[in-house]
Amino acid sequence: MHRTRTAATAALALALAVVPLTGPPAGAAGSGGGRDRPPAAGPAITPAPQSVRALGGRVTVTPTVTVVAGPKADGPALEVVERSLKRAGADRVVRAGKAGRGLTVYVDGAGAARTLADLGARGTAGLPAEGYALAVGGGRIALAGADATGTYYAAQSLRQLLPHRDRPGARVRATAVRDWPATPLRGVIEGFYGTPWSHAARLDQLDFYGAHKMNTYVYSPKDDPYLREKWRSPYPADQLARLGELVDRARARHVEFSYALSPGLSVCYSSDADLKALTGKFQALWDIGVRTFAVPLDDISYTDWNCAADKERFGTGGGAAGAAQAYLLNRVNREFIATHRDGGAQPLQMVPTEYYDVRPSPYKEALRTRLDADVLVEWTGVGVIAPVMTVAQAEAARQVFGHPILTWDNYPVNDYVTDRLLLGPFSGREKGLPGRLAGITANPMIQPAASKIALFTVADYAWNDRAYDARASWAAALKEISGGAPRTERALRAFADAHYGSALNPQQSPELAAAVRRFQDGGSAERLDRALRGLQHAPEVLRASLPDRGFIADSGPWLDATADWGRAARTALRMVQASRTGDDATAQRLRERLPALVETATSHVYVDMNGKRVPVLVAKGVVDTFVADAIAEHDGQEHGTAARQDRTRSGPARR
Ligand code: LTM
Repeated sequence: MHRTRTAATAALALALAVVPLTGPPAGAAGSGGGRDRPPAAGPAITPAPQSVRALGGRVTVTPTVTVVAGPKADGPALEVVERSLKRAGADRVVRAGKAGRGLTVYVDGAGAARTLADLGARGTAGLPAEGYALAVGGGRIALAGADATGTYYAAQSLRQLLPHRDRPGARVRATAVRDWPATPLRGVIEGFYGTPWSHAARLDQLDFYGAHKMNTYVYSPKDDPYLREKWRSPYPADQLARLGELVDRARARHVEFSYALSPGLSVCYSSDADLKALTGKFQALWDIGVRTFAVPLDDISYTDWNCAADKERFGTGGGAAGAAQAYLLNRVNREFIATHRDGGAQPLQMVPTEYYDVRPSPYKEALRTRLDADVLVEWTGVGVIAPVMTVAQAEAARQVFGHPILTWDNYPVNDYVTDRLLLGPFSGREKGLPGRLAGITANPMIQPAASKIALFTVADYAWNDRAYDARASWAAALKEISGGAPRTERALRAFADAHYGSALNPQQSPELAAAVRRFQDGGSAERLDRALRGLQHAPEVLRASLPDRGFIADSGPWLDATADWGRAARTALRMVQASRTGDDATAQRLRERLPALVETATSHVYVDMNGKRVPVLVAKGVVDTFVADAIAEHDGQEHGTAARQDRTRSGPARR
C-alpha cells in the first residue's frame, strides 16, 4: 500500500528547514494586529482556533442540504460534514455539482474558494500545512484546507459550530475561521510501562485524536513483548492484523501511526543480522501501511554492550554508546527509510538513552555529530517528568542534540504512580514552545479513556499555545467529556479536582482545598458540606450518566474510593460541628465511626498487570488531612474536657 507524502510530513519538512519552526502565516489574521475574538456566546471550537470572526447574521440548516465537493475533497472530511449536518437536523444531505435550493455546503475546490471570497473570508493561500479556512454565512458554508488534513480539520470545526437537533431549522451564527497548527506533529505516544491499552481503546483514541486535530500516534507500549524483549520476533498473524486495523483507522482520522521498535535490551549495534532483524520487522509493518518508524533507546544500559563486537568496534563509555547508536540508526535511515521514501516513508524518530536533560556529554556529542541530520530526536524535557518546559530548554536541546526535537512529554503518564489518576490539565509549558519543536507527543496514563481530560488540553496547547489557558482548557475538556449535561459535568469536575495534582499541577484538588481552607478560616460548615457531598455523590452520578463508559471502567477503584472519602470527610465535618457546639455525645458517636470509614476509603485497589494490588489515592493531602485534622481537633478537645473533669473531681490544684 503506497501513500503520498502526508500533510504532516510536508509540515515537518518545512519545520526542519527553518527555526522558529512555525508561526503565523504571512499576513494572517492574528499575526500582527492582535487576535480576532470568537463571536460572543458562539459555540466553542476546540482546540481554540488561531482566528475566529463573527460575520453577522445566521444560516439555517434546511431540510435538504446540498454538499458541493471539489474534485480532490477529502473523503473523511466529507463524512464528518455530512454526519454533522444530519446531527444538526438536516433530513437529507445530497451531493451535487452545484448549489441546491436550501443550504449549500462547499468543500474544497472552486466553489469553496469563491464562497469564502463572497463572504469576505480569506482563502487558504499562505496557510501552513494542515491549515484551513471555514466560513458560514449568506445561506452557504465553505470549507477549504491547505491540504486534505486541513479540510478534515475544517470539517471538525464545522462539527462543533453546528448544533445537535432532531429536525431542520437550526440557526447557526455566521462565522469565519482561519486556522493552523502551532507545531507540525501533535499527539500521543503510548509509551508507558504496565497494561498496554486494549485494541478497542486504541481505536477509540484514534477517533479522539482526529476530532482534536492531533495527527500523531506513536505505538510504543513498553509491555508489548514484540517491541522490546522479543523485538526480533515477527508478530503472530492475528496481532499484525489488529495493528493493521489501527493503521487504517489512523489514516481515516488523519493521524500518522508511528511504529516504535526498541531493540536496546539485546541489540548488537554493529551486527548485520540485527540490522536485518530490525528492518525486516519494519518491513512487516510497512506492508500493513505504516509509514513512520521510531527506534526508542530509552531505559537501557549504555555502559554494558550486548556483544563483544561492539566493544571492539566502538570502545567504551557514553561517547562509544552514542557512536554505536548513530551507526545503527544511520543504517536504518539509509537502508530502510531512504529506500522507502518514494512510497511515503517519513523521517525516522529516535529516543536517546540520555533523553531527560540538556547537559553536554560525550554521548550527546556523538549523536550530534554522527547521527543523520534528518532523524528526529525525542526528549522528555529537563527531568523525566518535567514540571516545566521552556523555550530556552527546547533551544538548548536542539543545540546539544543537534537535531530537530520532538517532545516525549511524560504527562499524564502514571506508570510511576499507579495509585493515582492524573486528571489535571497540561501545565507549565511555556508559550512559544511548540514553534521551536518538530512536535509534541504526550505519554498518557495506563487508563486510556481517563487520559482524555489531559489529552484534550495537550491538543489545545499544541494547536494554539498562544491562546492556551490551562484552567479554561480543563473546563472545556470536562464539558465535552461529560456530554453536556450540567449535573454530569459538575460530578466530573468534582472527581477530576480530586485527582488533579501531579508534577505539572503541584496543587492537589485546588477546588476542594479552597473549600476546606474557607471553612477553616471561619466559613460555614454547610458550604464545605456541599462540596463534600458533591465529592461523595460524583461517582454515582458519573456511573449513571457519563457517556464515555471507558472512563468509568478505567476509574473503578478511584470512583469507589472517592465516594468513600467523601462519606468519611462529611462524617468528620459533622463531628467537628457537633463538638464545637458542645454536643459531645453526637461528636463521640461520629468519632467512633470514623476509623471504619477511613479503612473502607483506603481499601480500594488498582490491580496491575502482574496482579499487584495497589491501594488508590484520592485528593491526597487534602481530604485525608481534613479527616485527620478533624480527628485531632476532636480528640484534643476531648482530652481537654477529660482533663478538666479530672481536675474538677480532684478539687483545686495544689501549689
Ligand atoms: O520517558 C521515557 C523516554 N521513557 C520512560 C517511559 O516509558 C515511562 O512511561 C516514563 C514515566 O515513568 N519514564 C520513562 O523514563
